[in-house]
Amino acid sequence: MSSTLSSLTQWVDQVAQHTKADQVVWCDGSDAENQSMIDTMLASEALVALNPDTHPDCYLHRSDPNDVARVEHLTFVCTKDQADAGPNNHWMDPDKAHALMDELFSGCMVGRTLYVVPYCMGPIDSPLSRLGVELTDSPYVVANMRLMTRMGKDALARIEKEGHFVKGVHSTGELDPDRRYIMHFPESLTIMSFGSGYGGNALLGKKCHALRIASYQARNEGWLAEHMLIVGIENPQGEVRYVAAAFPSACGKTNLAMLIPPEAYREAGWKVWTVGDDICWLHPGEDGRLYAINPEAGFFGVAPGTSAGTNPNALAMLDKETIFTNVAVTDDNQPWWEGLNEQTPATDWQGRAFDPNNGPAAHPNSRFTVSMKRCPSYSEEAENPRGVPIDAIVFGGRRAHLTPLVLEAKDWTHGVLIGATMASETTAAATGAVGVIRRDPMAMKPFCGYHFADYWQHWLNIGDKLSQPPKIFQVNWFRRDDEGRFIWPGFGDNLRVLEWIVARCKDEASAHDTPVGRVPESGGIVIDDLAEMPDMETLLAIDPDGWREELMAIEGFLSEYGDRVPKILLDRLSAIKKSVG
Ligand code: SAT
Ligand code: MN
Repeated sequence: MSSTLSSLTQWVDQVAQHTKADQVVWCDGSDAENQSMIDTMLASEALVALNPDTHPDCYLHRSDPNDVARVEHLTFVCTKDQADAGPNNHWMDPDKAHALMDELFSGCMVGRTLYVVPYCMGPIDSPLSRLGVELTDSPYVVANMRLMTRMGKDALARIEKEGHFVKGVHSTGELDPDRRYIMHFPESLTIMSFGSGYGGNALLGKKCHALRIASYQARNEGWLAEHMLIVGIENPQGEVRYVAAAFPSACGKTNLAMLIPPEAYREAGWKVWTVGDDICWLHPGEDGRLYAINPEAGFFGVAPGTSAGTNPNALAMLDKETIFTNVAVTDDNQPWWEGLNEQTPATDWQGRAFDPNNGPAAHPNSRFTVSMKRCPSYSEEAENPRGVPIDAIVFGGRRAHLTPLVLEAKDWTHGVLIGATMASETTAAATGAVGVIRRDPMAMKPFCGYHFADYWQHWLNIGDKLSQPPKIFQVNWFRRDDEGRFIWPGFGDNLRVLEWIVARCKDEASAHDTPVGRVPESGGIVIDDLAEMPDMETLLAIDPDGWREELMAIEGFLSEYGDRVPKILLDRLSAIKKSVG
C-alpha cells in the first residue's frame, strides 16, 4: 500500500470509529454503484422517481424544510489568527472548532453507512486540478458529487500518486439548525460540515473546497479561485473568445453561461459555448495571459425561472439523468417550478397537495443537479488540461438603480477596485432577508477563505504577473424603471453586451470615458433588431449625484477592512472621487 493510501485509510478508520458508522463504503464512481445508491434512496424515500417516459433517470429529493440553502451565519473560517480570516468571515479558534465538531460527530453515524468519496476538482489530467476526499453519511451527497465532480477510482489513483488532498467530513446529523456548522480549516486543508444535507453546505467539493479552501491555497500558490462562470463567444468568423464572469448566487450565472444568441445573431453565425456556470480557477500562463479551468463537472442550478424562453439549453439537459431538489411535481409526475410553464402543479416542494396559500410550489432555491456534458452548449474545452485563455473578466450585480448596463475599467487596478466594491441585492440562495443591497466583493462575500483586504492585494499581485491581462468590466442586467420594470431584456440579449465587451478587448469598438469608467458610445450596443427599444440613455447614464453617494459608501465599506486594504486602491478611489467632483 502506498504511504498516501495508508494515511488516507487511517483517517477513514479514525472517522468511522469516532462516528460509529455501521459500515464503510469506498466509492468508485461506477454506474453500478450509482444505481445501487439510487435504489437505496428510493427504498428510504430520500428520492422519488419522476415520470420515466418524459424524464428517464430523473429523481426528486425533498430536503428537510429547515434545510434549504447555504447557512452563512453558521459557516466559519478557522485560522489560528483571527485577523487572517478577516471581517468578511465568521471565525472560530481551530481548537475550539475541532472540539465542537468532535462532539457533534461522536457516534453520529450509528446505523448509517460512511461513504468515502475521492474526487478531483478540474480535468482529471490537468496540473491545475486539485484533489479531495469527502467522507459522508448521505447517499444524496454521493450521487450529487458524482455529477458535480470527477469522482471515484481515477481521482483515487491520482490522490495515491500525488499525496495531497483536501479532507472533508460531512454528516447530515439530525438536520437540527441549532446543531449545524460548516467549518473550514484552511491551514490544514480540512472541512467539517454537520447538520445539513443541502447544496453548498454538504457537497463539499463545491463552495467549501473549490472556493473557500482553494482561494486560500491559490493565494499561497499564485492563482485565483473565483465565483465565476466561464463562457466562450464564437463570432461568425469562427473565432472563440472566453469571458469569466462573477455574479452572486442566483443572479443568472447559469443563464449567461448557456445563453442562446438572439435570432439575428444566430443567423449570422454567432455561437455560445459553456465551460462553467459557477466556479473558475484562474492561472497565469507562461505567455502572460490568464487561463481558466472549471473545477466542476456538473451544474447545481436554480430551477425557478428556467424555461424554454429564458434558458432553453438548461431545459434541454434536464429531461434525463437529473436530480431535482425541492421542486414541485405535476399530476403526471413531471418536475415543475415557477416560471416553467402555465401548468398548475399537483404537489409542492414539501410533498403537500399544491395550495397557493402555502407560497410558491417549488422552493425559490430549488435546484437541479446534472452533468455538464448534458448541456447542448457544452464546450469540449472544459476538459482542456491547460484551461482556456480569458479575454475579459466581468463583475455583475443585481441593482435596480445606479450602476450602468456595462462599464469598462480603465486598467487592472481600477478593475480590482470595481470588483472589490461591487454590490448586489441578496437572493434566496442563502438563508436571510432577500432583496437587501450588500457589498459582495467579486461575488465572493460568502466564499473567500481569508481576509478580503489580503485577497484584493493578491488580485493586484496577479495583475502584475500578466503581460496580457484580461480587460475588466462591470455589468448590471437588473436596472428597473420608475414602475419597477426591468429596462434591459436580459437573457439571450445579454450577448449584445458581451459583443461590445469582446470588441473592446480586440480594440474594435470605441468607448466614452467617464470618471467612473468607460461606457459604450451611443449605438455601441446593437439593438436595432429588438422588438422593443430599451431606454439605452438611462441604462448607460452616469448620474454624478448617485455616484457621489456610492463612492462615499464604498469608502466606508473599504474602511471596514482596516489598514490591510491596499493603498493603491484607496488612492484610486480618491482620484475617482475628485474627478466626479
Ligand atoms: O448552495 S450552493 O452554494 O451550492 C449554490 C449557491 O449558493 O451558489
Ligand atoms: Mn454559486
